[in-house]
Amino acid sequence: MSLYDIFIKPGKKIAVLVDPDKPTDEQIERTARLSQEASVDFFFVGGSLLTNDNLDNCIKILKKHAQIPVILFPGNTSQISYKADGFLFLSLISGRNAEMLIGRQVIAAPYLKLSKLETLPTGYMLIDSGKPTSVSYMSNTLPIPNDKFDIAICTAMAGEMLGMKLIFLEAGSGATNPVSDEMVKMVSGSIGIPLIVGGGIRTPERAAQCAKAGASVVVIGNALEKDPDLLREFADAVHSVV
Ligand code: 1GP
Repeated sequence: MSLYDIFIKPGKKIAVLVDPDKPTDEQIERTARLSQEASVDFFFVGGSLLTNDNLDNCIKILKKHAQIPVILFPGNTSQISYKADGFLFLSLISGRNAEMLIGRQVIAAPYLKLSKLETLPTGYMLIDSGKPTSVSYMSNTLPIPNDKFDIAICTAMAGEMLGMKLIFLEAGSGATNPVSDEMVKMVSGSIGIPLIVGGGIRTPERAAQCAKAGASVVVIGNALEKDPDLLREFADAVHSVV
């Protein structure tokens, strides 16, 4: 089964975001074990800015202690590791920065071609969450205003028509306000490909709401860094949504 087959199979999924810079080896191992026990669907690994050169080591630990696919969620082209299983090949379609739309992808393409990584073409959309986030600053793009549903819908539709296989609605890590249920509902209803939603989702209830609104995959980072014991609750909340 390809990774994309997992994305499109029925049922809601949870992705645990691991920023390789932040946790110790022991914390990564703990996250891996708890995620395995909770039947987490994916690990997303990456960050807007990595400074510790810990990417390979982080993936090695995750793979040693869990049989969960590891998908790179890169902040830039230096975040390619052949130890992972897949790669979210992001194009920042909510922005108008040519480097983020196609420039970085041109640089990454030959490395991805050489690798065995499954490349997942993803239309990445930043949604305004109330204040600037690392990703809006680092990408030098403006997010889509969170009440402009028409812009978000048309952007997602264009991404799908351009051949992208996934759309990712991103409020930004640690966002004050996650993407609203209304926005998730509107966007998911206008596309026929899986919708990933993340940024600022702090409780299992909120994660379930997001899945109910139409997210195929809910991404949780900060909340689990703070309290990994919530992993089971988050996973159960998302998986319980029909
Ligand atoms: C960020 O969507 C992810 O890219 C997760 O965000 O860390 O706020 O959960 P949080």
